[in-house]
Amino acid sequence: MLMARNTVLAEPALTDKSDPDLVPRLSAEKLATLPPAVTRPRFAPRSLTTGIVHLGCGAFHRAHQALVTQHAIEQTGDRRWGIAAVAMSRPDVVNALRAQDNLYTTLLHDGSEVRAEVVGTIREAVHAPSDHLGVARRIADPRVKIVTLTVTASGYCLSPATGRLDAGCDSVRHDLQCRSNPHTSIGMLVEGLAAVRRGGGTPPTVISCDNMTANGRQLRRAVIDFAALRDDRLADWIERNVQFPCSVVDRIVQPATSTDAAVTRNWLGGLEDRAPVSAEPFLTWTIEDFEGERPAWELGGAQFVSDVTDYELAKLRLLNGTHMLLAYLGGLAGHGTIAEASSDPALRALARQFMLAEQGPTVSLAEPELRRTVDDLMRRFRNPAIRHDMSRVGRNGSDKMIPRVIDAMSDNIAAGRPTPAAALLIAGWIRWFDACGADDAVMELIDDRADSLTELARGIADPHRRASEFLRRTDIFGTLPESARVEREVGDALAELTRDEVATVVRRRLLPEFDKE
Ligand code: CS2
Repeated sequence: MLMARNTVLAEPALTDKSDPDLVPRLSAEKLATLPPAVTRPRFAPRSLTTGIVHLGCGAFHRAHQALVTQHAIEQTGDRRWGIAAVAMSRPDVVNALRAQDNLYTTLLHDGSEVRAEVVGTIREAVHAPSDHLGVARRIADPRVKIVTLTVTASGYCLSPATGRLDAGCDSVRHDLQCRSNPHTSIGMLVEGLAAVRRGGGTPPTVISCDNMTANGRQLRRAVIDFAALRDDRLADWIERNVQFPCSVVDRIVQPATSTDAAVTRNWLGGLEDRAPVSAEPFLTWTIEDFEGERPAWELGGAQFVSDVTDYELAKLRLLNGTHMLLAYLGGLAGHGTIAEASSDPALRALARQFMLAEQGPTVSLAEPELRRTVDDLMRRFRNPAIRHDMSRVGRNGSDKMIPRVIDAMSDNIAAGRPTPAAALLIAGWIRWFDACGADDAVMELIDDRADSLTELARGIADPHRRASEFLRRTDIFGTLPESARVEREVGDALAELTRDEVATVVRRRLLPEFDKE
């Protein structure tokens, strides 16, 4: 049965059958009694005031920005940087956090060992749809100096064809009509910034932490376009006064599994935590320099640079692009996780070839650094303790194609370099629509464009025609150079994937030096 869902994968808080009254819960009071091996905040969480509003209180934020902020506060003792973490749709995580004084455990798995750290930077957990105060009023609080976002590309309400706000989409239309109760992050930001302007205050700096090209500039465009639909003077004020630095985040994170819940309980000496997160130890956060007050994030693991472009291209094309390759082809080959797919000899060789011979030459890393980065990435992908499943990594492929695959493919075509792995990745994604519909499907199809793409996939049996129709979707692929050749290569790969084993199709495209590895 096809399970198309037009929403991002929800992050459920762990459900637990135990009686909440009988199982002691993680709480501020119990922090001092935690076993010594557990790292805990070196400040009293309740002593923080809220200086940051974060939109998108998912696992990623809690294992990344919230932790970097904790380490920065520990270094400086500056208590102004508590976070109001806003869940945009589901209330589960908010409810779980509230019942434990907004504390939660981050488990860091390096593949052989686990470390546990309790995080205490979330000052308030907010469920946007039921929040009485309203996210905009929180943003407008003069103590709030920073707004960060992890809402995925679709949360920016931009039209891929124009790069401008999609003013026709239902949620944007709703937010324009119903200003006091916006549903989108863009509507919330504009309403909050409008309140700052009315009050004559200094606006917060707004930092995108989503995996997108030039994320700060895209966010700025969306916010200014939205504001202009309300009032040109507001748009002008935002343009002149609000900073939207770009930032590049990196850490592989998974929502905690039930095994993690049990592991957490052991670490916490029997205390219950219903909102733990699990991640790899690796973490980077590269932020474009900006003016104004902020936590000393550089003391907590972040770095500030004048231009993030090189970091962004390397991250999106090497890590995120290869994740897509492993998810689609790995899923078709029957693997359940990225770790399994990257341990499969044929896929491992293809992933290396894709990074070293296709994506790598389009990013500005010198050969030795590129090789080191690829070796590190392959190690990170193989981390057996991270159950990074295919549905999660493969979701919203239609939003991810251009920045993670097509931009590099276009650069390669312009430079005369062949792109067999990228063509196979695209074919794998197109085939994914059939595979998710199979009776024994283990992957779930999650994509904002799932309906129209499923219809397209079902309507055309011939692989070459189907490849051409998909590739003509400019909202997904933009305008490809040498499109006839790309259509033929993707069509060939799709025909082979329909007929042959994935490993056989992969091996036909391996260059000798990778096939031997
Ligand atoms: C993944 C990312 O799901 C995905 O799209 O590629 O979440 C990836 O794990 C992170 O960007 C790693 O920093």
